[in-house]
Amino acid sequence: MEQQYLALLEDILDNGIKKNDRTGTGTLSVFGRMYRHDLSSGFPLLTTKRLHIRSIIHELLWFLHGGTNVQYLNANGVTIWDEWATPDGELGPIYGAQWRHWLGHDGEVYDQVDAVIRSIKNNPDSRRHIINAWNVALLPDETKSPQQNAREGKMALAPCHVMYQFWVADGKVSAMMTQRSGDIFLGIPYNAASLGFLTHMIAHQTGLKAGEIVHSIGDLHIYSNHLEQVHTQLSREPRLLPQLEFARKPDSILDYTFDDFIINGYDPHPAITAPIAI
Ligand code: UFP
Repeated sequence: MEQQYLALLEDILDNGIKKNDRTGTGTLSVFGRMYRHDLSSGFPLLTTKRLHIRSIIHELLWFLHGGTNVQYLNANGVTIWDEWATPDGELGPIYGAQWRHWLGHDGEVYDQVDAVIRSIKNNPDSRRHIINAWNVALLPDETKSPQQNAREGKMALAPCHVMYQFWVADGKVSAMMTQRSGDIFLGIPYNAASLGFLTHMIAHQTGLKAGEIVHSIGDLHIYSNHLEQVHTQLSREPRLLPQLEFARKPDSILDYTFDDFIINGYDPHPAITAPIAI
């Protein structure tokens, strides 16, 4: 996995096109890239820089509980969503709302996470095991700030990791995630680990083994103020991937706590800081 990630960094440096973007920072961008990783060969956590595992796990638990306010994250020392939130911590109907309580035009509330777990258990061969966050009616107005959108009941940020599809074969569940926009230096490493955690949790809950993750990205970019950091990362030698172990088997996907995730053998190079584009 990590070699593929580093190859994508090189790919963008070699083939990226200079593009302006919403944040005004400027990027080198390529379109349409994918990597895949067999979860039996290790957990997809980069070793060429240290990642803050705590943020990734708490964010995923927050999504799974339908959370859309940063208070839960802040209470657990996670600040990754703060820049987009209103002073009350609101982010509007982002991932958690769409995953757990998609409000249909029929007035019904749809729980996509519960539905996917049931369909994987009851109809494993289905080709419709999907969680989709792209709820068109609730997308933000790009001419307004994230906070203004959240105040008006729209998403503060349009979903980046838009769709998850699961596939069951040979007693294993695999997951493909489609991401419309990826900040390869700061965002993608988190997104990859989060996809790894979610796939392991779904496997755990459905009695299957974790298969592969497939991560497909539309606009994949390096921000112009991350170039030095990218070169530092490229100069480092990848190490062995860590392994994920669960401390116990919770009764449902809602019953996992931070302490249920045990990462063994994570020995990364030091973290590399970089400014985030808002
Ligand atoms: N971004 C990610 N992963 C995420 C997330 C955001 O890479 O999970 F939420 C990055 C992609 C892009 C920016 O650089 O944040 C979002 O901006 P835009 O909506 O203009 O694509």
